[in-house]
This record gives sequence, structure tokens and C-alpha cells, in this order.
Amino acid sequence: MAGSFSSYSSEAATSFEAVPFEPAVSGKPAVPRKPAIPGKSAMKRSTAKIAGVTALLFTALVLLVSCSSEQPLDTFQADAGPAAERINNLFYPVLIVAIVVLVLVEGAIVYMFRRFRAQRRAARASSGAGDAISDAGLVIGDPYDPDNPGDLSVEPLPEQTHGNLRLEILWTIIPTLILGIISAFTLVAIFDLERVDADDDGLRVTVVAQQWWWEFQYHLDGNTDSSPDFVTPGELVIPVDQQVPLQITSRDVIHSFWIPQLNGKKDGVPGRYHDWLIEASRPGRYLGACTEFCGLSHGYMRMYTIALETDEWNAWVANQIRPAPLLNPGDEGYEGQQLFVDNCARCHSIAGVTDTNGDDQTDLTGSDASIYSGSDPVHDQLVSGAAPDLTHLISRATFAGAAFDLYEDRGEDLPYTQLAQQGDLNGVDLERWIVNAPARKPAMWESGRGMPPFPNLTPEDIDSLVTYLTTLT
Ligand code: HEC
Ligand SMILES: [Cu+2]
Repeated sequence: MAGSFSSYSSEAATSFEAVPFEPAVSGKPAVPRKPAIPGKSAMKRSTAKIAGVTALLFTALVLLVSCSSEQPLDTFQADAGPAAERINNLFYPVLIVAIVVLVLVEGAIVYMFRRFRAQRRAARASSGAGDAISDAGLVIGDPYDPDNPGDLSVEPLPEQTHGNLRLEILWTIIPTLILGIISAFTLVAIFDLERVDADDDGLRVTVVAQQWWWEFQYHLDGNTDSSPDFVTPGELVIPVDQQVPLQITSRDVIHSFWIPQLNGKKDGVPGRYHDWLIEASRPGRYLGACTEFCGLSHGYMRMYTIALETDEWNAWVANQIRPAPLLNPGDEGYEGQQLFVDNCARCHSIAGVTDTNGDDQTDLTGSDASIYSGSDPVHDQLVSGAAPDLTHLISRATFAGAAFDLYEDRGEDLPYTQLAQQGDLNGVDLERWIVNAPARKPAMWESGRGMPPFPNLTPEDIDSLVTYLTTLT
């Protein structure tokens, strides 16, 4: 028979008409073209089964991996703050509704697919016209093409209907209702998340994003127009059970602030200040990540929010406000301090040290828009106009956008405020960073993004620098 499936499939790509179709019920006896291969369909079925089981196992694996407890960015277990809980109270009911809809719709599709599909084998058996039906279970030919309709007696078209008013009204109204209810709850949640319970003259923090680290500017009296009391890079330290209003902005491109355990995401956009709130209901260190692709080292742009008990937090603030001591000749770390002033102070500030050199940088960290213009003569090497403030470098757990640990094992078994006193300094990563930062965290330092390498510093210089940095408690 000319219209065999094999010639059909090989020529189909060139022209549909080129396939000579011979109706199977033309009066000729239907002779099987070639002997059926026994067990062929059984083999197909087992391949399908293997594929199905593999897909199932893969899905199960993905689901199980996401259950791992060591996932600090896991939103499914985000419950460390009221905002995160508020989001969960919306997310889980919506997820359940979505799953029910998925099961119903997919179930209906699968049911109809099985119930009403072409009854290939049955038709083949009853008409004895196997050749007219392809392996895909379709009648060869096109029922909608009058010149080549195929054999409709073998596999007649299903009853053609058009329009079912009741059904159409139903499947318009039900989704509208579902989406309407969900959006009502969503709107209420959005307004809840914006509600400020904090005092006007209490702590406020301006969050400044840049490639590729975060700066937190502390306004203890809530006045964000004045210059900040102090700044910290990478780690936002807050008192527990207190709502802290944030103003999020950026010095270069768009970034997004996200501490999943505590709240949702908020973009940092140059020239704009976005209000946001952060509150933790139990002490802890909560990891976050920039969630707006912001260039080369976006993946290394992390940050922590650290919640401390109130008295611990007060002690921490008292330490952060204190300027660094200016070392004199003979003091341990003095050589490093001088190297720092010569090599590093053109970008980094250390309160009490760099400002004695005429490099007072406090105004650079204020919420003054002129810092975005790049017109500052000291920092015009940097696109953002600012580098991390190092006044209390050693009091933090991480550095360089929380990409590296300052202490062995992150000092996680130590109280946060005791890191500098009791921690085991990760001097190796710190030295490597100073020698060649872009090798550790990709940057475009030639165009002012990130920290440049320092090939001219000798190993002794680096040692002195690290010795000096360890005085910055
Ligand atoms: C051209 C400007 C520039 C100079 C000069 C510079 N740095 Fe940096 N430094 C940066 C920038 C920008 C970052 C942030 C990089 C990042 O996280 O991606 C940084 C980060 C750091 C950090 C991590 C701070 C933190 O808390 O995240 C340390 C430590 C550091 N620099 C030390 C030094 C030392 C020591 C020198 C002098 C030998 C120096 N830097 C010179 C721009 C500079
Ligand atoms: Cu970013």
C-alpha cells in the first residue's frame, strides 16, 4: 500500500499533498504491510513507564532538596519577623487555592484526554484497516481538508458542538471570583506591610545599595536629613522586637533588598528613597541577597540583618559611635595605619583616622544627592563615590558584601558583639582580599567598580595592614 505510515512520515516534511492516500476501505482486503513485531508496543509502554517514573523521582528530588533545613534564603519557613509571617499568611492560602485549581484543571484535562482520545487499537481491530491509521492514532489525511479527508468511517470526527452558554459563564465567573478574593486579601496584606508602628524620633536606617555591597546609615534620632551617626557595610544590626523603618536607595544601578526571614523584597533605585520596614521577633543572624541583577558580582552581593537583645544592641551602638583610635609611632599597627592612609584612605574612611588627613568622608555617606554625581575629588575613582566604612571592620562577621567570613566558622557560636574579642580571625581571606580583591570577587575596578588589586604591596606591607585592621574593633 502506497499510503503507508513510513512513507507518509518521511515525505510529510516536504509536502502534505505529495502523500498518496489510499482509503483503507476501497474494497481491497486490508493486508498487513509487514508482520507486526511482537512485543513492540509493550516495549514502548515500558519506555513510557521509565520516563514517567524518572520524571516523578526528579520532581520528588527537587521537592526534597528544597526541604533541607540549612537554607537561609528559604521563604517557605520564613517566620522570624511579623512581616514575613504576614506574607506567609497570604502565601499559604493562595498556594492551597492554586494547588486545588491545578489538580481540578489538570485532572479534567487528563481525564478527557484519556476518555475521548482516538481509539486506535479498537478501530484497527474492528475495521481491519490498520494502515489508514498512523502510529500516533490519527487517521491519515486531514478531516478538515475536503480534498484529502482521510477515512472518516475508521475514525469518525467526534460530534461537533459550538458554544455552551452555561459552561462559559461558569468558567468566567469562577476564576473571576477566585482572583477577586485573592486580590482583596493581597491588597490588605500590602497595606499591613506598610504600616509603621515605630516612633518618629526612633531609629531609622538609610540603606544604600551599590555594586556590589550594601551600606546602612544609622540615624538614631530618626532624622534622615542630617548626616548619619555611623554607617556599617554589609550588616544591618537591629534591636529585637522593634520595628525599624528603612529608606532604600542606590548609588549606581537598581538593586533589591531582601532578607527573606524578615520581609519581602524592595528595590533600591538611584535618586529615589523607598520606605520599607524590618523587624525581627527573635535574636539571630538573617542572611539576605540582592535580588535585582546588578552586574558582574551580583551573586556576591549579600547582606545580613542581625537582631540583638536591646541591651546588647545598645552596647553595640555605643561601640559603633566611637571613632577609631589614631595610632602613634611605636603603637602596634602604626605602620599599617600609615600604609592605610597612603593606599586605602582615598576610598575607605575610618572615623578618627582618615578625617585627620583632610579626607573627612562623613558627608559622602549622607543622603546628599551630590554624591551620585561623581564630582567628589577624593572618591571619583569609584563610580559609587563610596567604599565600605572600615571604622569597626573587625566587629562584623563578614566582609565584601558578606561574600567572605571575617572569622573562622563565621564565628557563629560566639555572641555577635564578642566577635572581635573572642573570634578566630580569618586572616587568610582578608590578606588575599587586600592583595587582589578582583580575583576573589569579580569587579570592573578599571572603571571604578569594586576594589582594585595592590600588586605593589609587599607581603610585609600586607601583614602590617592586617595588623592595623585588627585594631578596628
Ligand atoms: C579605589 C577605591 C579603593 C581603594 C583604594 C581601596 N579599596 Fe578596599 N574596597 C573598595 C570597595 C569598592 C570595596 C567593596 C568591594 C565589594 O564588596 O565588592 C572595598 C572593600 C574592602 C574591604 C571589605 C570591607 C567590608 O566590610 O566589606 C576591606 C577590608 C578593604 N576594602 C580594605 C582595603 C585596604 C586595606 C586598602 C588599601 C590597601 C583598600 N581597601 C583600598 C574600594 C577601595
Ligand atoms: Cu545588587
